[in-house]
Amino acid sequence: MVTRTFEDLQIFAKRRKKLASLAGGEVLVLFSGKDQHLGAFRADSHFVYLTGFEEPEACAVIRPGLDPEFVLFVRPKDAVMETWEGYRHGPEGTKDIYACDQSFSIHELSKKLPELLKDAKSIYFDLGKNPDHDRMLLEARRQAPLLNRRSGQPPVPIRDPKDILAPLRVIKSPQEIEWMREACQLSVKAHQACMKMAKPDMNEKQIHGCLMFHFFDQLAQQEAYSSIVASGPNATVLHYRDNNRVMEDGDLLLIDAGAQKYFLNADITRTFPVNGKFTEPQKQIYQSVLDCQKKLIPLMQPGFSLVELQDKAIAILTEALVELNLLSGSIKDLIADKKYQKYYPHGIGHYLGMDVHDVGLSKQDDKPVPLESGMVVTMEPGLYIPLDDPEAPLEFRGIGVRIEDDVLITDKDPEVLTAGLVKEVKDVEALCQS
Ligand SMILES: [Mn+2]
Repeated sequence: MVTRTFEDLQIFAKRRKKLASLAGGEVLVLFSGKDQHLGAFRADSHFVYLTGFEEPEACAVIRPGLDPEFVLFVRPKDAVMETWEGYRHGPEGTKDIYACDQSFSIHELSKKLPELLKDAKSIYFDLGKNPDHDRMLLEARRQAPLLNRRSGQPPVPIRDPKDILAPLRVIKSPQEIEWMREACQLSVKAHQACMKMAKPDMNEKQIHGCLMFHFFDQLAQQEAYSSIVASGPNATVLHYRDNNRVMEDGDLLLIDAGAQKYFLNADITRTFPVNGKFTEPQKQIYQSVLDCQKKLIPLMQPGFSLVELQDKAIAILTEALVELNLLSGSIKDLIADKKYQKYYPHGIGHYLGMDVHDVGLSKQDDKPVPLESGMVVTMEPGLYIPLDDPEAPLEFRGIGVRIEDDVLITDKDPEVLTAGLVKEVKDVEALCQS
């Protein structure tokens, strides 16, 4: 059972209030999701964002400007099930703690939903996620106008909850920024511990264990995503997750890992030498990635967009690839022919928040969406030279480097929330050797 303070719960009420200014006569129907019994249950982000309620098999009906405004349907109390699976608030226990106007057993949802939808102008609901929920919602939408004695009315439209919630979620409130700072700082500490601990002949899995120990020792909720602990050539595999290789003297180790706290995620990558000393070719690749990142961070300001930052990253990295003899030809042609993609195949960053790849668009109507104060965005250039790339100079093959920080956009200079983690060559080497 999670204990929440009154201040915590105020946050969710405030968010619902903000929503009310955007939606009148529109009704949100959000489900928390089903417990798949794979590790800790993780409720749907939209659902948690507006309710703070974390149990599976719950449904929130939120009707800004209507009465009742906030109705929760939750699992009923059940002594036997609670012995097996843990505490349930039950409808009675939910009402006061989560400040809803009404609360019912989830088993009453299909009966009560038509009434709650009858004044809706449109319904925000995630269609296609769960066939049972889809069927129930569509049936309730069909019945709703009949309750107002309005037969023959066309059914109200169903819209994606993202349309109304993404603009709210992508801009972080001062409290959310504080929480993200905490998630980032505790993740930084876990990375630092790994940099000190990693040695040749250790298995990647032991480093993963070190991450997990430090996440949970600092009371993180969970791993933000499956941590990537990729040594040697594994670092060139973007979504490597086996984390089960013995590290060799002379390897680089790429760790992409972050913790979640207060439902908010950190997402950090560092690449460092397992034996504490970069080789000359490793240093060259690493420095190119680092220089790129340091050129781009100051541009993370309102008005710039992720699309522009990606274009600049491509230009900077293509130039570096030519200097390193990994590509040859005119920079312009190499960019036009997307030759950089072999070595830089991903995007420069993404919004970060309750989801690691958080809601929010990088393009709308084919136009880049500018960054805004209050957004948190990752900055993560990388270069990856495949081990079996016959065109690459031998000394670079099998080297993969990514450097990723989490950056808060402000009206002044951007604030790097993960700045506590070293990244200059000499600082990285010093930490690894300590
Ligand atoms: Mn990332």
